[in-house]
Amino acid sequence: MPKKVSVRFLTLNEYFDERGRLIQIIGDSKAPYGSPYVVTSDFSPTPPGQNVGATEQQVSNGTEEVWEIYNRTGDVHPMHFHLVNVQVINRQLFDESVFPGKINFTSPVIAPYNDEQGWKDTVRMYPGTVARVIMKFNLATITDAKGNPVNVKNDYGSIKYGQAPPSPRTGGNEYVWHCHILEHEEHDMMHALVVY
Ligand SMILES: [Cu+2]
Repeated sequence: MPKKVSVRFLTLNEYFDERGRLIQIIGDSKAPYGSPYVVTSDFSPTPPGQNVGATEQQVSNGTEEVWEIYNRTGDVHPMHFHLVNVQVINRQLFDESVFPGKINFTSPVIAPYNDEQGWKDTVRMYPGTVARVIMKFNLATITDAKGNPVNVKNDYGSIKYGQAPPSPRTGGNEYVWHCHILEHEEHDMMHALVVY
């Protein structure tokens, strides 16, 4: 693992909603089972819609991160990243029965497959498996014809030199990362990626 690279804990989850439909949800360290089924301290799910958290990942421009994405579901999810390309570091099986307590790994690390060398914008997430990927967040610099950074003005918030105007909602530049299976991303397996 490279030095000084922070590691982010994320999960992929599936639940049945009150009408029996299978719902796919991303979770993070604040809400390991995801929202709107945010778990409480005893890890029992709260009813849907009562506590919506963990719907975005906030990152800093120019930094590198390792994301450890634990797939607690029975499906393979092709997770797709906007803004960044990622490199697959490895995968490892884990025992879901003890999750999200101390994570019990049940296999050695598994190297990336032959079709996963180099930069990827989509990575397969296998059931019962954590996928570790590394990425660097670099916002584009907007330049004039001579290559000098320019300010792009709009009515919202602070304008960073050479950067696109930030979102009036968050003050950051917003992208998404999501499962590429349509009904999964239409649920909560699509999160905002907010770059500050
Ligand atoms: Cu999916």
